Amino acid sequence: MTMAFIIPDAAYASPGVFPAPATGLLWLYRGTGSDQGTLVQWNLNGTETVTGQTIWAMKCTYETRCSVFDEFAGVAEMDGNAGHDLLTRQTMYSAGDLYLHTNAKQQGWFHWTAGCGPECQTRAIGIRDFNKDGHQDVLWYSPAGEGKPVISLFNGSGWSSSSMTVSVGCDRNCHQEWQPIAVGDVNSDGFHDLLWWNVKRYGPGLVHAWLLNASGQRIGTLDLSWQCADDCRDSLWNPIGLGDMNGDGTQDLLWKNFHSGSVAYWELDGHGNVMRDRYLSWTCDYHCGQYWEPIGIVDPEHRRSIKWP
Ligand SMILES: [Ca+2]
Ligand SMILES: [Ca+2]
Ligand SMILES: [Ca+2]
Repeated sequence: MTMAFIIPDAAYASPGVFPAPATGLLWLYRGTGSDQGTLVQWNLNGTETVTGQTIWAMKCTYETRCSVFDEFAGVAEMDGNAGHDLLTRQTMYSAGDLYLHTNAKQQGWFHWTAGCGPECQTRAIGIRDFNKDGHQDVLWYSPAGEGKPVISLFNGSGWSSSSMTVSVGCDRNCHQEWQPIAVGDVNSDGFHDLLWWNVKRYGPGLVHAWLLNASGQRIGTLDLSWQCADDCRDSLWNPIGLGDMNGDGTQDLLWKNFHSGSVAYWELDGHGNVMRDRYLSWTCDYHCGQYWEPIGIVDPEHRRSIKWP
């Protein structure tokens, strides 16, 4: 297959010394032809260095009930087999039904729920163990009604057992300014939070966290110390997600520049302060970015948090 990724001449840095950095960034090939649906992981080493790439055994095809037009909620270990799974909201083959697409390496999939047609604005924002039971959960958001995000609680077998609703919402009026961009623990209290980005024109471009507890209640808020306002957005920076990119135990916010192809992260201190930015050693430039989309951070924290060997 033709890979459009640019490999720099710089020598590889030594591996990170921290215990659990994000180990990969997953890309989907949305182009046409036989390579369509290919999943490629950039392997990360806990600094800025991309050490190589791995082509996933799973491909996003009709046979795997996955379409390149689907929405991708991210990657996580959902069903207890210690392999990362890929979660999608299907829009191609199921008239807008919500699917969770798991067992990526075994090419399994299952239908999660129906009844959410093309008019449905529900989006899967991300995957974390919100209620701290050791199983990864999915946070969904729709601006409809009160705009309260809903967290589907999974039982570790790949099935959603129940759900909880976040105590506050962002309705249609709020949604015109604020977009949910990522989930993860940004204040280092052990509970995962929901990150919003203010995209209002001429606004400050705030990145703002709802600090949640294990019951889905908002127990506080936090603004990151850096913003991404008009000049940042106009130069085509877009958030990809939260992950501990440098392995120091705090979540960092990963961005991609769809013009230059740079992938960079805000190194966070666990208290809302952005310490610096770091650029990954590989880029996906404009030509590459026409076909390849980053769809998830492969983070050890996405694995089960209990019964971990
Ligand atoms: Ca859970
Ligand atoms: Ca938190
Ligand atoms: Ca970090």
